Amino acid sequence: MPDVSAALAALTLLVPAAPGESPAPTRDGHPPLAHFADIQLLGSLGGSYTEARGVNDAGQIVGFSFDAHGRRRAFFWDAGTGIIDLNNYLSGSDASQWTLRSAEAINNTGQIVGTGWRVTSAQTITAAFSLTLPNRVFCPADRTGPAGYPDGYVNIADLNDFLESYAIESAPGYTGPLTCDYAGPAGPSPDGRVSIHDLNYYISIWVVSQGPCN
Ligand SMILES: [Ca+2]
Ligand SMILES: [Ca+2]
Repeated sequence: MPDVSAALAALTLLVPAAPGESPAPTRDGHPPLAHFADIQLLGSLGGSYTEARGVNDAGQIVGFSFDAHGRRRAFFWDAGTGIIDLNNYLSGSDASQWTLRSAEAINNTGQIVGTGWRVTSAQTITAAFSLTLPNRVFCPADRTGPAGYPDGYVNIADLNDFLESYAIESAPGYTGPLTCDYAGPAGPSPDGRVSIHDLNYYISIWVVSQGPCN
């Protein structure tokens, strides 16, 4: 199975000539098509194989990656968030029924489609999914506004909303949707539970992001 490092090693053979230097012809005698742009390494979810499958106009990328346990997982990547396991955004019955195994496309409103395993009472099937990432992926500190949903502006209302939700979601035995799961012990990536890591991380981003989202 090919891996990302092997693919990048192959691409390094195609670097453009230095400025002022005539580009070397290709092996069949034709001039190179164009200079290559920078390559962005997306990282992985812990395993040795990652594949990008779709990108939108904002440069947000989806695909699949194997984690450290060899499990194939759908991912989302953004320059601000890095690579994220989309399964971390499932909660409630979705989290118990679904394993998102590959994200195939993302549109300009953040809607993602792909395939996963869905467990029913009778069997496990491969099924198609569509999901839209919560707004906090794009403007993480914006949680609410006068109308009760994120308003593109970060102020004290968002901090209060976080603290109120945090008290509920971090309580022992809570099993409902997680809106406060921003971070885990390893850093700013959701880990499926709400803890002191999330409180510290949210406050750190709220402090620096007050004002309009950009
Ligand atoms: Ca807000
Ligand atoms: Ca967390």
